[in-house]
Amino acid sequence: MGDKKMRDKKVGGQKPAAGADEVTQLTAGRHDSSASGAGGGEADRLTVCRATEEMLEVTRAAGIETVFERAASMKPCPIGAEGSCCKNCSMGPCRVPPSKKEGEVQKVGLCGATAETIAARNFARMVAAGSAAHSDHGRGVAEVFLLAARGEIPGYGVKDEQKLLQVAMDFGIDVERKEIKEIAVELGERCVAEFGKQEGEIAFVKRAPLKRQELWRRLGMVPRGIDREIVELMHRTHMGVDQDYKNITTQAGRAALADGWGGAMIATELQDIMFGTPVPIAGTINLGVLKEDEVNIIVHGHEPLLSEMVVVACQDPEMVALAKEKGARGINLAGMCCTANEILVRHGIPIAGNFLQQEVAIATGALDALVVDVQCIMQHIQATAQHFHTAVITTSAKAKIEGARHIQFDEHNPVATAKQIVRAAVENYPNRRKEKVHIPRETERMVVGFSHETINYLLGGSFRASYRPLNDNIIGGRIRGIAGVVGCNNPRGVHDFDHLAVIKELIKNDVIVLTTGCAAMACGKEGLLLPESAAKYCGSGLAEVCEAVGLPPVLHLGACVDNSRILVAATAVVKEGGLGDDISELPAAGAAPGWMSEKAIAIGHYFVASGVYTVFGTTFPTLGSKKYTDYLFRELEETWGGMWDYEPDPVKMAAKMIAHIDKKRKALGIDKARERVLYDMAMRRELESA
Ligand code: BF8
Repeated sequence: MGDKKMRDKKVGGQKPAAGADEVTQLTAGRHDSSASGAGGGEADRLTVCRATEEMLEVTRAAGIETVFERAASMKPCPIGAEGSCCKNCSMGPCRVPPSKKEGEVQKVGLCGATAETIAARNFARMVAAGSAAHSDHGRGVAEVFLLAARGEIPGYGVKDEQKLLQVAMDFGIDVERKEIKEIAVELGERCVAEFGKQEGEIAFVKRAPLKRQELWRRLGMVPRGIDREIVELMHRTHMGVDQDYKNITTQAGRAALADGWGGAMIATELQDIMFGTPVPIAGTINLGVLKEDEVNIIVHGHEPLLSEMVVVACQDPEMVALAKEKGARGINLAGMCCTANEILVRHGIPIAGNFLQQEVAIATGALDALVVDVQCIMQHIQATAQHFHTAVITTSAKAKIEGARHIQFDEHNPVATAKQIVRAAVENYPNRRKEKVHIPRETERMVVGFSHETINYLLGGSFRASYRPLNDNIIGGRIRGIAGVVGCNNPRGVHDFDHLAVIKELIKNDVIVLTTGCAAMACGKEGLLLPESAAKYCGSGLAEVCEAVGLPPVLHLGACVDNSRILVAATAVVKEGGLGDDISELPAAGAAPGWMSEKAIAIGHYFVASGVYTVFGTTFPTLGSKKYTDYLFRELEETWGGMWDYEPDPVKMAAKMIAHIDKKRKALGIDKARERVLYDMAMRRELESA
């Protein structure tokens, strides 16, 4: 299928609000239930991932339903999708879709809530839920970190002392003449306290550029405690409380900042200290990483507390011996979703796939256990597993699945829990039915593990770790700008396609890309995370830089909580100098082309509140109110420096990001430098062909 055709195939995409201008125009067609994907043919292509496509043939032949079929047969509720349904009290739900005719009075809810108030409330509640998910992850990590620092649990320790000292100093902890253990306990206590802090400011706010901190203080957006901001946001969106869409959006910004510069950043930093700060490491991705003759275990979810221990348990000689006793050649561990990113970047554990591959991974018939913790776990995995021998094992008291086996993760005895889980998988191996095994051969190599610290080191060298070379290349025009392209898969679009189309367009135009989450996995499957992809896909300026430093043009920074690394990297670029005084002045943009989760909205909102122009694809949850959407897409820039946008066409999305980058280059007075670089290259080519 040609790119244009693929771009035009949107499943249940949204129409813009009546009267919305070209910013929200939807060029895409619709995918209805008649195009279930069962008929084959290019127009029915649901994914650009060949392994997934192959497995969908297997599931269809076996009559096993997947998310792709459910997406085709169930259209999104149009009123809910555009944020026009208020169900915050039982006088409703009230539906306030945009007026269809000129002059028609816009409906309001029974209480009088306007379309913009309702859209803002719904949007804010997505921010609250997304921030809560990341931050509860962060809290879990902080609690375990503290227990480990106190010596109360075995199995965890401090792997990165340098980072411990750095983060402790960011918290204002005096590290002089103190033992590592003492510093770790103090840091653990301070991190746990960040969640319930009632007054003051969360500590990591001070990491942001000074100009941004001052703006947040002026706007009343600096988060106090993480829990407090989320609770207040839920309160304000209760019936009859905050009825000013701008005021709601500001508090949503405060809660989102509590996620990005709080809960998520705590998760990233403490995980690095406990499990190691990622450094570049080779990995492999896609369903072909599963092995026919080994016990296959996939860890799926988000928190590395458990999966780190499963990595250890899989190498335990007792477990390996048991696997051999059961007739397997060994134990093969792979990851899925953000848990996969966590153990990939630290241990090189292969990734089986991203969000939309969880059901088809079971359908390989070769999966002995699918071990899940929290977030992005489809309930249908248990129904899919009924067709095979796969044991779905839940491990968190917060996330159980009816019918699945539950082995509670005991953080006081993590290795024992991990061994119990691995044992359950190994003992399930003899139940595998060989005739049902179908493992696609697809795999791709990748280089991952680009933490902020690593980028700093790679660019500047060990004696003068620095972002200077990056800044110089941006100022000089070889690198046009920086883009963060992150987020989920969504079956309302073509699996992986939008990520790849946006990113290829960006790097072709010399924009270096930082990626996380399921977007990073899409890139991995396409070979974009290999240094050699620079020569194939990049514009001449970016290719030159990548080849000189040995970097891929798309840098894998980790899981979704690691979007906080992008904030830290952006701040480091500002502090390096020459590109303005604030994140909003950088030639940079963010995108989530295939987003689906509330976490993505929280991430988007903290990027916007940090000054970043952020574009979402697939659908946008406020389009029912033109007034509110215009506020998010335009007016916000005047106060926050960053703003939202929506563009379902990935090529147009990239064009908008590049236009924003060029606008910022012009404001910085470095637009001419790039023109010169392009002129130089043209001259060089002329010389070469002469
Ligand atoms: O946290 S990118 S589908 S796996 S929400 Fe989920 Fe989205 Fe994937 Fe990771 Ni992030």
